[in-house]
Amino acid sequence: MSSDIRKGLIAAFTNNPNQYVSGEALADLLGCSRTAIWKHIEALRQDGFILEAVRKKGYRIISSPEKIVPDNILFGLNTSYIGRNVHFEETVDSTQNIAQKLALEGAAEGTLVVAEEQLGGRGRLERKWQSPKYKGIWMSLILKPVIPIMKTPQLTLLIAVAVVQGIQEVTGVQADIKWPNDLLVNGKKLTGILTEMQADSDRVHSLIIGIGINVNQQLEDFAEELQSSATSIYLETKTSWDRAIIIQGIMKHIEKLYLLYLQKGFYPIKLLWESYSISLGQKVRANTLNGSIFGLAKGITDDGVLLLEDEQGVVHFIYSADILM
Ligand code: BT5
Repeated sequence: MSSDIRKGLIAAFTNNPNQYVSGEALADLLGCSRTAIWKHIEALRQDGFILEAVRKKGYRIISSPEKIVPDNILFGLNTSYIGRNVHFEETVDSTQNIAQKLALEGAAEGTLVVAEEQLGGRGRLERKWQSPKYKGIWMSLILKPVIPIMKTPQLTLLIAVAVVQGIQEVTGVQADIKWPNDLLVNGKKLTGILTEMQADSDRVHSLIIGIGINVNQQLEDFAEELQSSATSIYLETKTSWDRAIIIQGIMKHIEKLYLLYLQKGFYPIKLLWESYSISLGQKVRANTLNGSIFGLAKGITDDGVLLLEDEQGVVHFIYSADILM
């Protein structure tokens, strides 16, 4: 299939960085004619890859395109299954809706839905998530951990840690985590994470984890009401970033932590989460659907639930809330 040749070419260039690979070697490797290789190289060029061709040496890749297309994410991706199956669309209502549908249709674990723009991006409690075109990373990942429903908050915390680590490794920006999963830089929101699930009475079938990261927005790209509370990687570094590279870094860290979680359980993830948290040890107000509680954020349980001690010394288990610090 021709898409296999395209994927094979990208993999061959990934495995031979900075080296020339001859058309003949590529044709042998991918089991096709040299003409087919040439046609696919031309197609990659038209999609924005910069490729050099030198007589008697072969082809060398100089750079992949800046726009997010699945190939950009796959080129250089260093995971075995997280983010390997990318479903990309230019404009969607919400990547969550697409991932929900794919999960129902049996999509493989690690399937990633990415869009350049969301018209109906959402946060928790049906709040809106601003997702301007080409400016950020708007993506939803399908995971299928075999866990009871009560343990799903653990995965939300795991993703928050992995996103912090991925962003830090690629861009140097060090974000803090506000319970459960807002990523802040100097108190301004850089990233929001939304976990939805498909489950029967006691068992999770799929977790649909939505991750929204502000990457290349300038201040005026945010709606006025967000300009004092939101930030982007560009605003923090004064540099614009290739979003595909950031996605790759995050996928790598998600896979690493997820495998650790499946082998060793939540405890090592909990320690990491605590080390990035700015909520613990602080007096905070938790606005829950059942009312508001003020108290000391004492810690999280082994299931990822926040423990809040009120002024009478009563410890409350907070499963879901907005935290004001
Ligand atoms: C969240 O909700 O923070 C979760 C956001 C998840 C977004 C991703 S993008 C890919 C996937 N597809 C979706 O449709 N959603 C997910 P919450 O904690 O409820 O925060 C929402 C609040 O954050 C809003 O009410 C605004 O005040 C603020 N907000 C909206 N857009 C923002 C942005 N781009 N940057 C910073 N803050 C924003």
